[in-house]
Amino acid sequence: MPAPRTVLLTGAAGGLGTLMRGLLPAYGYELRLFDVTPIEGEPDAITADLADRAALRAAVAGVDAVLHLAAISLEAPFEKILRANVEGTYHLYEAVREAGVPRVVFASSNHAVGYTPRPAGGPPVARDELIPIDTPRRPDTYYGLSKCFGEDLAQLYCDRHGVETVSVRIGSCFMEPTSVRMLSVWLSPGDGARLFHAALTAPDVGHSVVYGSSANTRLWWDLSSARALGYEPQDDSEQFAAKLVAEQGELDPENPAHRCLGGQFVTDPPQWPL
Ligand code: NAI
Ligand code: 15L
Repeated sequence: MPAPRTVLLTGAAGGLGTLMRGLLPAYGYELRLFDVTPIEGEPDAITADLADRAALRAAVAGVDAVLHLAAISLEAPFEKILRANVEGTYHLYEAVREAGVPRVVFASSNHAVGYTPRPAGGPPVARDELIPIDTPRRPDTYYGLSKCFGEDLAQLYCDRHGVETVSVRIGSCFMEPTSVRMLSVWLSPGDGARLFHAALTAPDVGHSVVYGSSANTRLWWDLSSARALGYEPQDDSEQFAAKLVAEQGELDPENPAHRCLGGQFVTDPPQWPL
């Protein structure tokens, strides 16, 4: 596959979309922006819902790849998740199939495997105790379940229609980690751009599933499938550890919200504003 140049960025108005709008052009991409929320200062952005199939058809016309970030990004009532994350991702893949777009990078989430117990040892966790990418799915919310659906949809469209996808189970991609848990799953914005670039350009990915985090000292999962794409993380959350541990203490194995990858989503999932 030739290196993609024009990339449709769905969810461009969101937190991660805004970070990637700043970082991805340096890799040579021309971004076409799509979001149901208008983006100030971006008159060419497509303001439309994923349910609008005509808008999606126009949005994918002529693009080389799609970076699909648009979604409800926290727990919400099932009907809302169904519409935006399940049906919306289906509509996106249908538009991609019809237009012959060869590559999608799908923003999956650690919450697809959120009930997986975190490794007991560490930090650092021994290499052979890191959580493998083929660990059984254990979604912690309807939100996590919708990411499992997205991964399976990607596999179907790869097997049936030849659309390649890298599903990135993103940890926490924010400017800085804000909790002790996030020290293990943090994806720095710079590493996020490096990982999405690798996922957009690596040859012959079929459908690949990778964890998305920086090279954190406190890493919980195996990054080798991401590294196989050519991803070389540059950042480590440990620079934030002393402050966060002083404020919050180390993770407590007796606290159910500290036992699993999904953290607080397991016990007290944050609600999208209704
Ligand atoms: P966000 O909530 O800030 O942004 C999501 C964007 O999608 C919003 O701008 C929203 O308007 C748009 N959107 C939602 N429903 C839509 C619809 N039906 N049609 C069109 N646009 C719609 O979320 P964030 O943090 O930027 O995350 C981006 C993606 O990455 C999401 O898919 C999220 O699930 C995933 N992710 C993010 C993580 C993070 O740490 N930021 C961690 C794991 C996954
Ligand atoms: C996610 O999937 C969410 O979209 C994001 O807002 C964070 O909560 C992140 O996971 C996390 O696990 O920290």
